[in-house]
Amino acid sequence: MINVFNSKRWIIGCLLVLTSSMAFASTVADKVTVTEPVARETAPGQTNTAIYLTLNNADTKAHQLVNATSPAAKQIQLHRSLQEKDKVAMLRLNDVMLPAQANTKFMPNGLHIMLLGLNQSIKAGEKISLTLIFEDGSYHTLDVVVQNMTQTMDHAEHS
Ligand SMILES: [Cu+2]
Repeated sequence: MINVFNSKRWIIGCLLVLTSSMAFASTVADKVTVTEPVARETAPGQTNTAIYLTLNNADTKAHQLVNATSPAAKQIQLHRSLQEKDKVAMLRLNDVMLPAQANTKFMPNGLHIMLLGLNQSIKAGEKISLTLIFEDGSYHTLDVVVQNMTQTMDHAEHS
């Protein structure tokens, strides 16, 4: 009898641990919100463009954006533009650090999400689907509105 009682108590203890760990289980995507996503309209014949947005990490620890995908382009890369004297260079990033309780802004001449090999030209007012993937595999899929943004040097240099 005592053995049965003990094993029952052990099972209940396990269930409590499981339940409480589930209550606290949250993904990186739960902690990170995306605001102001925009994609740059393409000029005729242009096959690459960039997406800009802001990621807010509400968590008390840093996270990482590790990848992005979109049906609109053959390839997507995470990039940072670097001003080097009179020209802008592009750096491809394996991931983008999202500091705790802070905004990380993707903007012209800085961080951006590069769409390479667009399946078709994109015009202002259209929407393209984008999926952002974080280090734990969780993700956000969102619609990005295409805007006519004044050209800056950074993407004219891309081919
Ligand atoms: Cu780029």
